[in-house]
Amino acid sequence: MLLCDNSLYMKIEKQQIGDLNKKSIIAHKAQFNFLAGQLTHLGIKSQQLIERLKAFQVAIPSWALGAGGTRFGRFSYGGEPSTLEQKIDDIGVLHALTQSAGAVSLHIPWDTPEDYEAIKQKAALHNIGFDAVNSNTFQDQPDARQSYRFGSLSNVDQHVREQAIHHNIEVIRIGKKLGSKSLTVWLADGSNFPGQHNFQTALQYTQTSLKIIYDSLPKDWKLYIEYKPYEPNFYSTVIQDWGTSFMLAKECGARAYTLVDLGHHLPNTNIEQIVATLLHKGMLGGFHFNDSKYGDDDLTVGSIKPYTLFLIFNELVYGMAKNPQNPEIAWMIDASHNIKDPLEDLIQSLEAILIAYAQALLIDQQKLRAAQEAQDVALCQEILQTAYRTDVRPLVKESRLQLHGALDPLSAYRSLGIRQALINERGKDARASGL
Ligand code: RM4
Ligand code: MN
Ligand code: MN
Repeated sequence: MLLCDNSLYMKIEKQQIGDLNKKSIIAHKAQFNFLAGQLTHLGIKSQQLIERLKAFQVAIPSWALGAGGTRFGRFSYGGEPSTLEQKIDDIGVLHALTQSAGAVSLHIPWDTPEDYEAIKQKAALHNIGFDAVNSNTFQDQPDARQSYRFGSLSNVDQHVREQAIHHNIEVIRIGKKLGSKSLTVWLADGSNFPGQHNFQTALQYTQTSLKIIYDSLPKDWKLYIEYKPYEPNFYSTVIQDWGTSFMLAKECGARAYTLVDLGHHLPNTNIEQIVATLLHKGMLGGFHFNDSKYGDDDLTVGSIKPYTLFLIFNELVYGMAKNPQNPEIAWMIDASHNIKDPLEDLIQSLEAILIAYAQALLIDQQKLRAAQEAQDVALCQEILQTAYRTDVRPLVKESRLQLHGALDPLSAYRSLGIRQALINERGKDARASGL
């Protein structure tokens, strides 16, 4: 760890990771060679897969680096980052270990930069880029003239809508200064009781407001419209599902897309089918990873339904190859860490994402297509499950190794004593902004 005199920051040196890797390199090489041999037998070139894994970068949200909470309470975690600089340092730790967290996504005003040059330098130091910026019209700010109590872009009061539109334009201005290229809009707008909203009016106001925001985007920017069926409103949500998002995006213009957050579906929704439909129509712009049992639980990716995650990745891999009409997708982890160390939780999420991706890359798409054409249902299932049941962890490890990341990021994080170092530096009671 490197501690600078003037501004304290934590940066893991490649040397430290290399030293730790030495301890398990022999075992890793044996496992990797075994798997690579099996794959060669199947006509799969391991290195090609590894290159895909190396290129896969997932943004970390600035609001997920501290302890999360529920409406019943929040349990602080020592050494939380209390400034944006510290948050970027934390992402730097994740990126150094995993080599797959190469971007940050900022929520405004939770993480409005004060010194832009300092923030950009800090990000450059850790090799971290700026992903989508997120607006917040679901909470009232201390100096705000209008309240979002009854909604923002859909509000019946024109002054409230104008304030919310203006906030989004301000977020774009901030993002431009940092080098972001997209804006994500998630609205809490909706109603708690039947009759509270005129559905058509709320939708129309939202459409008109979004269009004004869209027209304020620089020409090389994209707009991502996120949907969610409920919470914090419990009777209705204005942008409740992918269909509504799709429709709104279409009416905005060619650079507006739908954003899928895995937790924003009612139980048992077939998310992989939604993903396929959006890809087919070239409308899948952003993607928020997390896992859930019931609702927007924001749990560690892959911790509850890893097979679903794999099936989703199957569609993503297919779409990335076959749907040039779809833009490059902006990947982000959108989770909340209520009881685990946020950095450990994020390391686990990144691992789960790469495992599911690697498994999906193993699917023999030609064979699957042939089995589908032959209507051989059992074989279709076999093909998917054979890929899913392959232990691809050596591939994921090898991809990290080639980028000088840690073979085992979680144990490296623990061996380096990073949480304790953060507590020593920032104190036990430091608190991160965010949810
Ligand atoms: C929402 C949604 C958004 C995120 C907020 C904090 O449920 O997932 O993406 O910005 O939470
Ligand atoms: Mn989200
Ligand atoms: Mn959410």
